[in-house]
This record gives sequence, C-alpha cells and structure tokens, in this order.
Amino acid sequence: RTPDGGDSVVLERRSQKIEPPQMYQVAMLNDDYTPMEFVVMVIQEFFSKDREAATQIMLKIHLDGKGVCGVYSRDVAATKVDQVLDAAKQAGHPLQCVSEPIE
Ligand code: TYC
Repeated sequence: RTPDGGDSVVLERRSQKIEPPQMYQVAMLNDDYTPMEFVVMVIQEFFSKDREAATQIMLKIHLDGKGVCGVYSRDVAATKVDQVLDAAKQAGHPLQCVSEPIE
C-alpha cells in the first residue's frame, strides 16, 4: 500500500539476479536402420533447417553417433523430442532423440 492509504501496489525490485532459463539441446542418435532421407526430412520439418543444413546434421549423426539438432527451453525441447519419436514410430523407424540440459 502507498503511504496515502490508497490501494495502489508498489513493487520493489529487491534483486538484479535474474537467471536465464536452463536451455536444452535436442540431439538425435544414429542407428543402422532409419533411412538417411527420413532423418533429413525430420530435421527440416521439426528443427526448421533447410535441406543443406539438415543433410549436414544427419551426416554428423551418421558418422559420430549423435548430433545436436537445436537448442530450446525445456518445454519446447520436450515437444521436439515427442514430435520426432512420434514421426519415427509412425514410419516404423527406430530413430531415437533425446533432450539434454546444457552448460
Ligand atoms: N545410419 C543410418 C543409415 O545409414 C542413417 C541415420 C542417420 C540414422 C542419422 C539415424 O539419427 C540418424 N541409413
């Protein structure tokens, strides 16, 4: 309450410490069965990459075993994982995808 007895509310800033939200990388894992073309399409569709970028990410996963497709807040990252797993299941591919906190 303000000193004049009015009803307005004063919000004091008590701290400058505002932490940025924890971010999560969504990574896809290699397997021996999912077609390269399917992985490229999934990366384009759910991670907003053009065909060139999606192909590079797919090849990195194929060669290294794992690759980051994007970095998001927790809820968005979890949604991306669900979308990828749903699409893979629907198509009958074993493609795996994980969300991991970074920093
Ligand atoms: N290794 C797969 C193949 O040779 C291609 C692949 C790439 C699969 C990336 C999964 O996350 C993946 N057909």
